[in-house]
This record gives sequence, C-alpha cells and structure tokens, in this order.
Amino acid sequence: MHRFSAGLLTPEGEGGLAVFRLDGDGVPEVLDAIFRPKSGKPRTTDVPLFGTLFDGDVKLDEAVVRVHATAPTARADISVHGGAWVSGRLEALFARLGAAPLDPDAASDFPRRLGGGLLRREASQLLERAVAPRQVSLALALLSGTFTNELASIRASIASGAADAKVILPRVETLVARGRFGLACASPPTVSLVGVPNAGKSTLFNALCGENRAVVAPRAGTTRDRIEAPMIAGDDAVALVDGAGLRDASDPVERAGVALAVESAASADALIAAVRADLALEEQESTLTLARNRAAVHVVTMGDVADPNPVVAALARRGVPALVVARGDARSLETLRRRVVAATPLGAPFVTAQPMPWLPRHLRALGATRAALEAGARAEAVRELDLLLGDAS
Ligand SMILES: Nc1nc2c(ncn2[C@@H]2O[C@H](COP(=O)(O)OP(=O)(O)O)[C@@H](O)[C@H]2O)c(=O)[nH]1
Ligand SMILES: [Mg+2]
Repeated sequence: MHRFSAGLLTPEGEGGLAVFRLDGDGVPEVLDAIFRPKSGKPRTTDVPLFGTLFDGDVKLDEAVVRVHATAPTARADISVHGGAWVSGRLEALFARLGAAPLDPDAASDFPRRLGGGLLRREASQLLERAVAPRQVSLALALLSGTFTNELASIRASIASGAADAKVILPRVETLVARGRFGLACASPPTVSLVGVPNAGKSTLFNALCGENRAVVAPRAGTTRDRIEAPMIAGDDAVALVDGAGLRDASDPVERAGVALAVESAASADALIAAVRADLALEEQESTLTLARNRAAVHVVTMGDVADPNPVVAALARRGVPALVVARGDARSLETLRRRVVAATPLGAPFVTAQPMPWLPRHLRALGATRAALEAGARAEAVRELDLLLGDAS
C-alpha cells in the first residue's frame, strides 16, 4: 500500500523551475525526512516555506514547500530549480520512499492555481538573474502563486460585489505597504559612500564588496567616476556606489566628479558616511549634512592614525551612532554590511513568503486600484487588477 504519490506538475526539463506535487497520508512524514526549512519554523498550511531538500546528507536543492490547506488528502507542492539533474534526483528519491505515480485528479487544479501568465514570466526572469538568496526565495514564492493568488482573490471579492470596499481596501493597502521591500528584494537597493577626500571610502568600498574595484591612493581626489559593485550581506545584495570625495575642487574634472557623487548620494536608498578619526567633525560637515535625515550608517575610519573615541563621542552628542571600522578587520566589516542592509528597505519586517508587489509596474497598478476603490469605481478597480494579472486570471 502506497502512502503517498508524487509527480512533476511542470513540463519535464523545460522551465527554469520545476514543481513537484506530493499527495497522500504519508506526505508529512516524507517532508520531515527530506525538507529542512531555513527559518526552522514548523510547516503551516498555505504558507510557502523556503528551505533545503536533502537526500540523506546530500543537499539536493533550495526549495519552496507549500502545504495545501483545502485538499481532501495531505498535499504539498515543492518548487525547485528546473533542469534534469534536480528533477531526476527527486524522482529517484520519491521512488525509493515508496511513491506511487501522481493521480491526474490530484494534479488537475494546478494550471488554474499557478497561472501561466505575465506575473509568472516576470517571476521566472527574477529567478534567472538572482544573485542573492533572498531574490531566489522571493522568486520561488512568487512562482508558487503568493502574489497572483492574493490579487485573484481581491479581484474576485470586488467583482462579485459581495465585499464592502472598506474590507477590500486594507488588503490592497497591505500589498502597497510591502512594495518598497518587494522592489528592494527584486532589484538590489543602492548604497552610496560619502565622505571627504581620503576618508577611506574606496578602501571601504573594496573591502565591503570583496573586490579591488576602486583605486586607493594617498592622493586626495583620486576617485572621480561613479563605481558600482554588488555587496552581498547575509541573504541580501545591495549595489554599493563609490565616487569622488566631497570638497570644493579646483580641478574641473574632479569638480564634475564631486557633483556626480552628490547626485548619487541624493538618489541612493541609503548612505555610508565615512568620518575620519583624525579630522575634526567641523571639517567634515559636508558629509554630515548629506547624511542628515537619510537612511545612513556612519563609520569612523583612520582609527589607527588617531584615537576614534573623540569623534565617536562628538557624533553621539549630535545623536548619530557610529561604528569604528579598522582596516582589514573582517568582523567589524561584517557588522557594517549587516547595518547597511538594515538601513535599506530590505530592513523592513517583511518576509518573501508574503504576497507583495516587486516591480514598479505592480505598484502603479495597485495604486490605481486603490484610487478606483476609493472613488467607488469597482469596474475600474477590476480592470486595473486584470491588467496587473495579465493573462494569469
Ligand atoms: N592608516 C590608515 N590609512 C587608511 C585607512 N583607510 C584608508 N587608508 C589610506 O588612506 C588613503 C586614502 O584612502 P582611499 O580609500 O583612497 O580614500 P577615499 O579618497 O575616501 O576613497 C590611502 O592611502 C589608503 O591606503 C585606515 O583606516 N587607516
Ligand atoms: Mg576614493
């Protein structure tokens, strides 16, 4: 007697993603044996969980597992990367665990639930260009239908006329509120380094991205161009930007570089303000002004040249906490990376398993939906959601 059945729901070896369905009373036991959720949280129905699949001690792939709440039997969908290797290994594993082939009835809701439309294609592209685990986790959650299902459900409530706008609006607003986080997950937020010339910005830049990209030299005004490189911290990626130091430059090329740096800083999602320990704060006002009222992490550099404590204390008196980073100290660099990520929208208390918009197009459509609902224009709200869903609804 088979205690579960298993089968591939997606076309064999064709997509960037493969979805397996497990069905039957033995499913919880099988999941306990092969899946370790990253959060360590217990499985809850209908909440996609990101984690790792194991065959014994061998890691097979990262996966999103979603246990169905409404199926007649225990049922779960496992989303993994596409391609023959992972699928083949999983099929062999399920067979060894005693799986029967998946009954077509147990798979029949799949095309409707997953949707094959624009949102799905967008999520596949996100998966393809992901450089950090959080992007993979968002893409897999989206492919399992988090955002699509919530949009379809909101659309149905509006179209049926059953629910009051007062009930629907908060659901739309909840999605909008996650937008900054969603966009930052999908496309790394930018973080600009600012500071006076020779503050050690390029040294920090290279150390933070783990690459020697920016030229470091004792001559002030060395960096002029805007240089960008990915910085990975924990599960996240941000785009780190280095540029010219802030000063009144006489050289026209350097002056153009300073203007570019100020512009980069203005449009960045967060700043790293490099403050020299061996220079009075009064001589670094340009740095502090740029970072005022911004998401910023203040770093005291040159702590080996001068005692950093007076500058740290002077900053504290202005209500600005600062981190002392010694050149080449891996631990303080890692602390800095984490604080930098926390200063961007990625620091918001959301998780990728929640439905959320993650492209500007999504946010615009949700804004239009909200406006239509506020104006009592239900038909228009439905139309906006249809556009957003594309051919998925
Ligand atoms: N003693 C010391 N020198 C540093 C430190 N950080 C950078 N430097 C040196 O200071 C000079 C300017 O550094 P750089 O990173 O180019 O500064 P930037 O102009 O802000 O980009 C270079 O000669 C670096 O080697 C530090 O923490 N301590
Ligand atoms: Mg530099």
